[in-house]
Amino acid sequence: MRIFSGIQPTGSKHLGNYIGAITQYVAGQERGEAIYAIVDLHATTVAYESADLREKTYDTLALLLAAGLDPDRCILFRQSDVPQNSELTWLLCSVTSFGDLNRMHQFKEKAAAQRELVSAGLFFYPVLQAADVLAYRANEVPVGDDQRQHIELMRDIAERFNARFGETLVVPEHRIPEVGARIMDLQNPESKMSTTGGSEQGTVLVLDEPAKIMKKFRSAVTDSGEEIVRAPDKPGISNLIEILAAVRGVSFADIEKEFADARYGEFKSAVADGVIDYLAPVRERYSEIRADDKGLEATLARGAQKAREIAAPVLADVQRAMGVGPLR
Ligand code: AQP
Repeated sequence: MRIFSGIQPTGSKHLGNYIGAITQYVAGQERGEAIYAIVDLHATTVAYESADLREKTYDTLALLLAAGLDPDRCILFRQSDVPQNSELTWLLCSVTSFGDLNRMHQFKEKAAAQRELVSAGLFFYPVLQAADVLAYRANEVPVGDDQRQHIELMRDIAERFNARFGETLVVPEHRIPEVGARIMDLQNPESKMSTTGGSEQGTVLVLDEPAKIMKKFRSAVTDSGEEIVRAPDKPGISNLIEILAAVRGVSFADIEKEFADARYGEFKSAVADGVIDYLAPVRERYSEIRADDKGLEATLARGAQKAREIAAPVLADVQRAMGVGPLR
């Protein structure tokens, strides 16, 4: 079983990234051959500061290591260090439908948010993501629920390639967690917690100080009524129940039962305490790991070497199947 996923070096990661994706990455190390990329090329598809990108890549790597990724038990690399991923992107464009790319929700949302330029890179984002996964013949892709449509497209691309050029690529499955696949913004529980689209007060960062986490939860938007139950007309409380269930590793029913007689204020503090305890070990480990730029760069270099060894023969198979380049 080979597992692949990518994460953007977009500033501080939030609780949604952590519960929806990063915990799955850590668990993946036990379940198979796990490969994770920090996708700096994806980060260039929207407006960004070039002077910060390398630092943010180190920030993200340090966070992943603090969360429990172990470079001896998984392959951890920076996307731009493996040129095979980019080359495969172009080749896969030939079996990607323009109409499908035009239907991607993420493209529409992010395009609408750009002030100066809607880049072609943003449009091709899902093809680069498909190339990332398909270059490693991964069987499984752990992601949050927002990536469901991109994974479906990736499967279509692989299937179309195999039908057109012969069986070459593995068609991957998504792995979306049952609890915590879509953590919502605390101030606007109808929208997902998000790096670019969310509210500052409604977005809990993994590295937030405990007092800040408490403040964000204490001011979380709740719903009318007093009951602490999951319901369609209670998006705020439902989100808090989901967060507490995820961080404690228990069921929704357990949380509803425990807080059956509690008031909203008391419940919000309990969720904050649960999240503070859950994130504390990551925050503690992070600072020491992040201080060592050279060590982080060496970890990325080691990972890239291993990644290139896997991706190069897959790219060669794709080129051969497509009749591109010299006869091999
Ligand atoms: N709210 C969320 N709940 C659960 N999982 C989530 N993910 C993102 N938001 C939630 C999952 O996190 C992984 C990494 O996402 P990314 O690399 O796209 O990181 P990002 O761009 O910094 O995160 P955002 O918040 O998703 O940014 P925006 O909204 O700006 O695009 C993915 O597996 C994702 O599913």
